[in-house]
Amino acid sequence: MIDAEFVCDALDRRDFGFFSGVPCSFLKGPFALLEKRDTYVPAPNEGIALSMAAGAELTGTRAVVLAQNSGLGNLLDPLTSLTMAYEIPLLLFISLRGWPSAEDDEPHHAAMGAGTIGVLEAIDVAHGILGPDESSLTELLDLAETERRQNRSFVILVPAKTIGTYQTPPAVDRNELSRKDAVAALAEHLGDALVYSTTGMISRELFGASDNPRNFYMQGSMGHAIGLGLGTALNRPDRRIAVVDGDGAAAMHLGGLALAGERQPENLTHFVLDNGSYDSTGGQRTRDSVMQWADLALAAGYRTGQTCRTVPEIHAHLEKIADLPGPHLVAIHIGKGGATPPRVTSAHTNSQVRARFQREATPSAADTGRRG
Ligand SMILES: Cc1ncc(C[n+]2csc(CCOP(=O)(O)OP(=O)(O)O)c2C)c(N)n1
Repeated sequence: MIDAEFVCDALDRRDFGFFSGVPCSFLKGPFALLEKRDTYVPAPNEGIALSMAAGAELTGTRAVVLAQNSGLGNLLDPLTSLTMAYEIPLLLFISLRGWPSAEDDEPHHAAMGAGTIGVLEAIDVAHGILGPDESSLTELLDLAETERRQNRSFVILVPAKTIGTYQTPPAVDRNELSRKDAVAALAEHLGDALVYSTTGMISRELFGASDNPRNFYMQGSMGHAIGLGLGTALNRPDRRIAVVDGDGAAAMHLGGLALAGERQPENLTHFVLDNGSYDSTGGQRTRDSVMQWADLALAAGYRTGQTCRTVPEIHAHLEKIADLPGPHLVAIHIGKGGATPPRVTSAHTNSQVRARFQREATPSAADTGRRG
């Protein structure tokens, strides 16, 4: 295993001066070290990380992007139509979740695990798979220099357990509301709503708090819970729809929030659990300032927007808006960290989650007849 310090030192020696990305647990170590520097800017999605890096390169600063292979979809467009089309060389570290074998990882990593190398080959981006020794990193960085001389990017693919983690002291604020208590409190108000919960710990927490067939637990497709919720809300105006988002995921595709505000489905409630961090991948910060989710939602057209910081505030606010038309945004400030909830896949496969949700959510022939 290569020390995270060795990786960062090697990048310093080669004069890299700007870093951005969206974390993956395989890259926890480098992210923990980079977070201490002001040359690192956490990005809301991998495409923006890549375009920021290109902006740095265009003005003379060598730049690095770090991402999970699930984020390849987010960065393919700027990689191909910006950095390749305009010959701007970048260095990328992309983790290899779901590789070499899909069975070793969660099911939502299977397709990208099998496809990452093929995608890079198809678009002709030079790449190499990092081995567990320091010499492998040195060799790949040398290859990256060769590509750079021709204004081409290089991707270092990072399999599991090749770069070590770096332990930072857990920054748990005991006075902050825990994710567990926040999810348990909001779950009391879900009633018969159809619920989309975002990827990572939040879906796991909801599963642990109140598993039921009306919950669609997302794992993967980060940032798309609001898209799912909006699509359902517009097509099932007779049902209440809840989206339980994370701040990192909501920011990743903020356009979904803007669209929900514009379309104004009355039956939609959008929760954003804001811990200022990507907790599911190791607690890296999502941004340096406080995001005013409620103001953002109101500006976008949501009918109500509110921030809650305690369980009594959650109950009082959800009772208040229960019969008011939405869309509603409820930002809940929570602390990061906490106990690790059970995996949904310990009880249900993804296709079971989908099938039982559809049984609850699809109008029966009798309903359709009644309505017609
Ligand atoms: C496109 C994409 N990039 C990165 C990841 C890795 N990832 C999984 S969960 C997660 C953090 C989600 O953060 P947030 O929505 O704030 O929820 P939290 O983990 O804090 O509960 C990340 C970065 C991913 N699944 N997909």
